[in-house]
This record gives sequence, C-alpha cells and structure tokens, in this order.
Amino acid sequence: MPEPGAQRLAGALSAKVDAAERSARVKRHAREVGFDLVGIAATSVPQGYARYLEAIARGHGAEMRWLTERPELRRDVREVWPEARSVIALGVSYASEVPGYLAAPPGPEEGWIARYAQGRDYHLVIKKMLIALANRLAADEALGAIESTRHRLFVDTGPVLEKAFAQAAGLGWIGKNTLLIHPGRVGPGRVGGEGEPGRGSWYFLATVLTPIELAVDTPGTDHCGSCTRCLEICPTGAFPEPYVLDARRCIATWTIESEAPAEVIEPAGLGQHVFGCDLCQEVCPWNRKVTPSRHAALRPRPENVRPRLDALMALSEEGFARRFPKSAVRRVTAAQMQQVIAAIRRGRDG
Ligand code: B12
Ligand code: SF4
Ligand code: SF4
Repeated sequence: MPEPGAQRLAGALSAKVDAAERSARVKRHAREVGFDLVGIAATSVPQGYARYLEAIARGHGAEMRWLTERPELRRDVREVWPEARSVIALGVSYASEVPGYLAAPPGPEEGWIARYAQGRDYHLVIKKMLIALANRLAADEALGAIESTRHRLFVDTGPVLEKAFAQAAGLGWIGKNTLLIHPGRVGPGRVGGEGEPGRGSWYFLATVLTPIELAVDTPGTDHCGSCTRCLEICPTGAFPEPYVLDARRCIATWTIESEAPAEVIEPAGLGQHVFGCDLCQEVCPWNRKVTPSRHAALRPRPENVRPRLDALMALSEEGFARRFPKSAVRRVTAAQMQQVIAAIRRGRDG
C-alpha cells in the first residue's frame, strides 16, 4: 500500500487532462448521478470563516455545541481531510408546488412541518447520490482513477461551511436570510440540460472533498438589492442585521435542535410551526416561480402537509417512529415535538 503522498503523486501524474477539463468531467458526472447544481471551489473560504468566528463569538450558535467546538476545523477543509485539493459544491432541489404557510395558513389545530422535511430524509437520498458520484470519479481514468475512498462526502454531516463553499463555487449567493439562493439561468453553478432546476433557495447543499486538482468557478454575486422581506417577516426577530442569523431566536433551533423545547420557546412568535420554519424563504422573490424538484423521494408526503396537532399529540415514541419512517423529522422525539405543540397551543390560546 503506497503512502498517501505517493498515491497523490501517482493520481496527479495519471490524470490525462488539464484542470479545466477535469472540472468539466466532474460536473458531467454530478449531473448524471442526479445533482441539480454543481461548482468547484478552493479548499478555504476566508470570508465565510471570519463570519462564522464572529457569529459564534456573539453566541449566535445557540446551544448547538457541535457548531462551536473546534472552530479551527472550518478554517480550511484540509484540517478535516488533509488530502483535499478541491471542493465540489453540490445542490439538490426540494422545491414543490404545495402552497406554503403564508399562501394557505394552517388552521388552529394544524401544524406546519418545514418543506425540507415533508418528503423522505434528504440525508438518505443525497448520501446515495454522493456515493454514486465518488464511484464515478474513481472509475474515470482521465481524472487519475483516484479511489472513491479518497474522497470525503458531506451533507450536513461535518464541520464544513456548506453555504460559503456553494457561494464560492458559483452556485448562488448567501442572501440576507443567510441561505444560499440560486439565481436560475444566469447562474454559473447550474448543471443545465434536461430537467433544469429553477431559481431560489429550495436546495439542499452537499459537499465532496477531493484530492483531484480542479479549476475553480467564479463566486456567485449578491442579488438581494434593497429587498428586506425576509428580515421583516421573521416572527421571532432572529435577524439582528441583514445576512446575520441569531440561531437562539430561530424557530428551527427551537423546534429541531433544542433538547428541551419547552425551556427555550417563546410561544408568541411560534405560530403553527411543529418542525422548522420556511417563512424567510416563502417571502423571498427568488422563490416566487417554483420549478418542482425532479427527485420524487423528496416530494412532500401528503400526511406531512399541515398534520393534525391532536394526532401528533397522541403518538407514543413507537407510534412516532412508524408515523415518520425514513424522515428528517426523526431528528426529534415524540416527546420533544409534543412540547412544541403544547407551546403552539399556549401561544394560540394566549
Ligand atoms: C447549524 C445549522 C442551522 C442552524 C443555524 C443556522 C445558521 N444560519 O447558522 C439552524 C437550526 C437555525 C438552522 C436553520 C435552518 N437551516 Co440549517 N444548517 C445548519 C448547518 C448544519 C451548519 C451551518 C453553520 O455552520 N452555521 C454557522 C454559521 C455562522 O455559518 P453559516 O450558516 O455557514 O453561514 C454564515 C457564513 O457562511 C456567512 N457568509 C459566508 N460567506 C459570506 C459571504 C457574504 C457576502 C455574506 C454576506 C455572508 C457570508 O453568512 C452566514 C451567516 O453568518 C448547515 C449545514 C452545513 N454544514 O453548512 C445547515 C443548512 C445551512 N441549513 C439548511 C436549511 C434548509 C435550514 C432551514 C431552512 C430549515 C428549516 N426550514 O427550518 C433553516 C433556515 C434558517 C435560516 N434563515 O438560516 C440548509 C440550507 C440550504 C440553503 N439553500 O442555503 C443547510 C446548508 C443544510 C443542507 N445541507 O442543505 N440551520
Ligand atoms: S426560519 Fe423562521 S424563525 Fe428562523 S430566521 Fe427564518 S423566518 Fe425567522
Ligand atoms: S427576501 Fe429579499 S432580502 Fe431576503 S434573501 Fe430574498 S431577496 Fe434577499
């Protein structure tokens, strides 16, 4: 077994095409395994890292210890995977035509599950696509036939600033709501072709760290302009300033990340949110015209759109597992969700 350094050299020497052609091939492979957006970035995002450090210094990481521990890992992805030479930033659409929270507000006994969790758990869907991509990269001799195990695959699962890399790779820009927004046809990060995805922020992000030297893309540019809709709609005042989110005040933290929701939730701003919140995306003009996702597994399951609160309240832990099979909702337990529902009712009934 050669040492990693020797392997790297062998990989570089056996690559048969230049960096631009290697990037083009990587993008073709990404499209063919089902990714909607793809772009290439260098291994660090200094501006994103500086903003991340500032955010955690201000306490904006809330109680998510995994977000604030060992911050240096986010300085450069080579801290996580020393062999990495380039970052492949990827996007998968979960847009759907189901009317949102604002277009058809849930009734007093109905809850809202955020769009991203209405279908099958995206981690499962995207992990499969990432593995397929790593296998294709390994099988492509023009890329140096680098083993798939020499790539590192992430979808939420590691200390990688996925939005900052996506912006650096040209997939879009980080909006005032702090989410990555794809500008549509004009975006350099789109893969294009048949089933071309639409513009907006209804995209999951994923990342591959690769030892292959690739030509990087031009970063996305900001198209928020003078708009402030997301900042105004947020019912809990979670944006202390544009482009900055205080996770301590975000409904997503309260309803998904908090181990003891009853202790942190302020019922007045909660509305009917049982799991996550979409408001700062629903108002975004870039999400106005929806091109539904081509990924059938990610489409909303009808029972996850405006579910009845009393039915959720009645579930045991086993019943909850059966009610939400292979679902991102299982990030919480029935007991946690029921604390959220109790807070919804307190907010509703005053
Ligand atoms: C922790 C986390 C959360 C936390 C904190 C979010 C936050 N903004 O910090 C909470 C629980 C609140 C959360 C909520 C949501 N999340 Co979340 N979350 C993450 C996670 C796991 C880590 C993010 C992180 O490191 N945060 C630390 C902060 C300081 O860094 P940051 O978020 O990367 O962004 C900052 C810098 O990148 C900086 N920045 C960098 N470069 C530049 C350049 C310029 C010019 C500017 C202005 C700013 C800037 O701006 C940001 C704000 O400071 C990521 C996955 C990942 N590994 O990245 C998903 C992720 C960001 N979440 C995602 C989603 C879908 C959501 C929700 C929409 C879910 C929901 N419906 O309820 C909400 C949206 C809330 C919101 N408006 O952001 C998606 C976003 C996809 C996209 N299109 O952007 C991600 C990427 C998951 C994924 N793999 O798809 N999330
Ligand atoms: S997800 Fe909801 S609570 Fe969180 S910042 Fe956006 S609008 Fe505010
Ligand atoms: S609502 Fe307006 S300000 Fe907010 S992210 Fe969208 S375009 Fe930018």
